[in-house]
Amino acid sequence: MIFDILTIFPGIFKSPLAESLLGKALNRGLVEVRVRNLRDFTEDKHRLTDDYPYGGGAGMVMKPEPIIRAVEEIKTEAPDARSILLTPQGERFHQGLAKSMSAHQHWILICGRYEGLDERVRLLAVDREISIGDYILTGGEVPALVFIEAVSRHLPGFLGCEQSLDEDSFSHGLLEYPQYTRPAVFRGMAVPDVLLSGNHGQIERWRRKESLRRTLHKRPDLLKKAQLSEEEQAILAELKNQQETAIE
Ligand code: J9Q
Repeated sequence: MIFDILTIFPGIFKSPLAESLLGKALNRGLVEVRVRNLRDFTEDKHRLTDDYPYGGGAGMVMKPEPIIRAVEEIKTEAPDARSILLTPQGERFHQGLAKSMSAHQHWILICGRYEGLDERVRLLAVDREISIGDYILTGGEVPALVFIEAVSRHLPGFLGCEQSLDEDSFSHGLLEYPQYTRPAVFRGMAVPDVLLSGNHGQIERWRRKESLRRTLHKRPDLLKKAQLSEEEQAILAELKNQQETAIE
């Protein structure tokens, strides 16, 4: 999979791409990330990538020429590349999108700045607009990293063991159950007995119940979308019942 990043701050990407699983995937050639400085696509003497907004107002607007030049150059070389603009106005990113977008093998990520970019870029060179959430950021660089990480994780071989992807929260729509490691007692707090029992059936049931309990308490909105088995629905009904009796 190839990601071409178009940015005026190429330095931001250095360590996030060098570390951890993403760093390994890059070293192994599973993923290729090409960070492209938009200034290198300017043709004026000052190498300007932004300019004052027509009509006045605060802030600067990204000029169309460098972005269009970069996207067209990449698409001439790789006609199947698709471009994404990271912007608060885009479609909200989520796990399902990350998975489906991992089926496409070449993405161009345009990192806009908060004040915005010339509207003609959107019309001429943006295939899709993506938002990672409703908050203000200075630019699309961090959203681009979020996109790369969430999409790359779905490539076969990205994770050491393939099962941890599907067992993660969100892939089954529930929050993770509580985890413990040694010591068995820490500051007077003991690890739940069931986890030391060696009874794998019981451990699995406990984990499913705790997942449901947490989701009910912290993210009840997720339960509406989750695909629950009969058994899980029964556990959930029991938890809700306990919640009501606790209130009374
Ligand atoms: C470019 N806030 O925010 C959420 N997803 C993307 C963004 C964003 C931003 C500012 C500039 C992208």
